[in-house]
Amino acid sequence: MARAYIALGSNLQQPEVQVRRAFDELSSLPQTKLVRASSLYRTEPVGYDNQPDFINAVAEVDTTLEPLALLRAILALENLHGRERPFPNAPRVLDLDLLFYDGIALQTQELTLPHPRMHERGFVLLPLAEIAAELDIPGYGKVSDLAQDCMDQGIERMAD
Ligand code: PH2
Ligand code: MG
Ligand code: MG
Repeated sequence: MARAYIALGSNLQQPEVQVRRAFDELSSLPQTKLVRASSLYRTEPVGYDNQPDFINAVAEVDTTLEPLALLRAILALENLHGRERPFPNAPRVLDLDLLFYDGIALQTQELTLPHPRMHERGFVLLPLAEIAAELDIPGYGKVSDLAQDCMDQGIERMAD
């Protein structure tokens, strides 16, 4: 059994609804159990400014799917929500990023683990710190410490 973390993000078509539905769908994936869900966070867009704020969150799952099988399963969920990719960092109905899988380091065309930008993104680190504060990102350090450096990124935890 592997422990994995998945980032959820949406800023189109009722983002809160998209993210809550995605948590339900993650909990129904084969060979996979949703262990913990972070709160939802309202976050300012990073990378391409001229778009609505995002709703972001992170899921912790236990799975016997291999990393690529898990990746393909979550990309299928994005498609189920009608995800389109007009240009990099474009607004989206649902983005599911595989952040971390049992500490495995991997670099292929399809998948890089850990996620190459997770250590600097408040919209990932703040929700992740809520459910996995002690997690160590090799080369970067503990999630709770990394999250501390992102307090100025315009991120607000939403009421439950
Ligand atoms: N995702 C991106 C780029 N920028 N900004 C926020 N706030 N939230 C995201 O999920 C996000 C982003 C690329 O996937
Ligand atoms: Mg992403
Ligand atoms: Mg993505």
